[in-house]
Amino acid sequence: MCADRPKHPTLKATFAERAKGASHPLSNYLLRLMELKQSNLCLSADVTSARELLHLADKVGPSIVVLKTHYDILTGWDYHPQTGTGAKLGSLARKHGFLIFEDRKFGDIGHTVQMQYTGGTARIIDWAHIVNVNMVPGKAAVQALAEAAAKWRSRVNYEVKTSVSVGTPVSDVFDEENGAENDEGNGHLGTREMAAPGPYQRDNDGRKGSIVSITTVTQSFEPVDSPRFGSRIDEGDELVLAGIEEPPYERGLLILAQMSSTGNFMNEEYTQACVKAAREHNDFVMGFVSQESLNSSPTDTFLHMTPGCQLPPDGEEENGAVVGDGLGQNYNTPAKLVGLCGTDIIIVGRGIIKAGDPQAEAKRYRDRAWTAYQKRTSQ
Ligand code: S5P
Repeated sequence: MCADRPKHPTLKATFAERAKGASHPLSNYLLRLMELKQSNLCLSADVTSARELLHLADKVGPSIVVLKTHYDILTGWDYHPQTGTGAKLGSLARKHGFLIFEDRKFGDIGHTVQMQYTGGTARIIDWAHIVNVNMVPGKAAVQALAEAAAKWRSRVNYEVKTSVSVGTPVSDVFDEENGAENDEGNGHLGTREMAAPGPYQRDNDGRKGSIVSITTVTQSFEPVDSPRFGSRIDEGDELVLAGIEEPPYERGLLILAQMSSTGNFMNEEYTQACVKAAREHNDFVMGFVSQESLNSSPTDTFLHMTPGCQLPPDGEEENGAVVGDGLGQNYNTPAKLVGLCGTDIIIVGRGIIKAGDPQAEAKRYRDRAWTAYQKRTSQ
C-alpha cells in the first residue's frame, strides 16, 4: 500500500493553486468547487433504488463534491432524457454543487465502449460529468471514449427540439419500419412518421393493410441559448449553488489504475501504462481511480480518487486498522489515504450509507478528509 515514490509538487500545492494549472476544464472546476465547499469527499451512492439515490443525493449533497453512481444496480431508473433519473440528478448536482461520476468501468474494445457511453437506454454521457475506464483491453478504449466525448461536446450547444403533429397519411400504405431517421448531428435529426396506435385497417387474413392517420415527429437541433432551454425539469432546478458557476459541458475520464480489493491484478506495470495513456490524453483524462498519487513527471496535474475508505467509530484512533468487508474490499482511513498516500478525493460508500445518520456521517468523513488535506499541504 502506497509505494515509496518521489514527492511530487502536487502533494504540497493547495487545490486552488492546482486549479490554475489543470489541463482539463472539469478538473479546474472540480478543484475550485473543492476549495469553495472545503470538501474532498465523493459519496459512492450504492443504494438499491433510484428513489433512494435521489433522496440520499439531496441529503448528503452539501458535504460532497462528487456523487458516484452505478446506475445498473438501481431499480426504477427512469431513462427519460429530460425528466428521468439522470436529469433529476443533474438538477441536484446544480443545487448542491457536485459532479456526477458514473462508475461504469468501461472495459471493452473501442467501438463497443463508445456505444455504451453514448447510446442505449441510459445515455450515460448525457448526465454523467465523469466516467471511468478499465484499461485491460488496451489504451484504445481511452482514445475511443475521448472521440465520443468530443463528438458529443460539439453537438451539445444544441438541444433536440421535438415537434409532433397528427394528420392524414401521405401515402395509402405506410410501413413503420421505413420511418426516416438521421442523427448525424448536422442540425437536423430527421422526420419520423409513426403510425398512430390502432388505426390500421386489416386485410381479411388479419395482416396490416393501410392506416387512416399518421403522427409526424420532427426533430431538429435548437441552440442552448434559446429561451426554451431555460425551462428546466423540476422545482429544485432553479436552485444553483452560490459562489461558483455551473460546470463546463466538457466530459472527463478517470482511468482505473489501481484497485482496493485483495489480490487484484493491477500491478505496477499496468499502473504505469495507465499513467502513460493519461498523459497522451490529458485534455480528456482528469486523473485516476487509484490508491495513491501517481503524479511523477513535473508536468503531471492529475487528480486521484480513492475508494476503500472507512473511519473507525467516532472516538477511536483514526490510524488504527479498519477491517475489510469480508468480500475482498480493504479499507484505509482518510488520514492515511490523503495524508500519506497523497490521494485527493476519498470515495466512501457503506461507511456513510449504512450509518444511522448518513447526513451527519458524511460531514464527519468530509471533515476528516479535509483536515488530512490541510495537514498534507501545510507540512
Ligand atoms: O478499486 C476500487 C475501485 C472502485 S470504483 N474499489 C472500489 O471499491 N470501487 C468502488 O467504490 C466500488 O465499486 C464501490 O462502488 C465503491 C466502494 O464502496 P464501499 O461501500 O466499499 O465504500
